[in-house]
Amino acid sequence: MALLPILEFPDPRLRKVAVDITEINDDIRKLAKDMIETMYDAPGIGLAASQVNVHQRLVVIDVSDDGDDPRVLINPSWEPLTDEMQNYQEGCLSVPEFYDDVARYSKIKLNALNENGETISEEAEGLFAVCIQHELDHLNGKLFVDYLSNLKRDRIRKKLEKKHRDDIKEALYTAQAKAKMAPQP
Ligand code: GNR
Ligand code: NI
Repeated sequence: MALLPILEFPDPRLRKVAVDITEINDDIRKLAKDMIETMYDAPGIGLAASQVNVHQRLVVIDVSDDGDDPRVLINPSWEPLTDEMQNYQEGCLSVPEFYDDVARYSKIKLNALNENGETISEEAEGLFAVCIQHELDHLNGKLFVDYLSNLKRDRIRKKLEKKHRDDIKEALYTAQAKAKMAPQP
């Protein structure tokens, strides 16, 4: 059991294109397990390996009401089953606390493997379809903010850059306070 740190926009590592997984072994199953734990802890309804700095084609999703139906998707792909798009107000664990509308295909066909190497081939609609398209974008180095105007994306980038500077200052301050409290040798 382990929580994994999540990369945040505009970290350039979120732009890497993930590679196919060639062997589904215990390392991959352990990564999937840690990603599910990290997703529930966040909390979120999906997580792509790219977000935890592992650039392999693995995502976990749980769009169930009770959060008790985690799905592992390995080497996933999708294709639209309709021209119809649905707008959904998206968020992302790598873009914390910003939400905006993104248009996605409303019905898609999903193909993937699960953690046991079994084939998954199913139709998806609603939030599940939105989430699959959002997670596949991550594996290809793309983020939901890329669908927004340059103005909105720049505003989000500046706010998160400030948050990251403040986070570092806070961590330094805490480390120094802790060092002062430590008994002298
Ligand atoms: O937790 C998440 N919620 C969400 C809401 C609307 C559309 C997509 C998502 S995915 C997101 C978790 C995440 O960042 N996955 O990459
Ligand atoms: Ni995301």
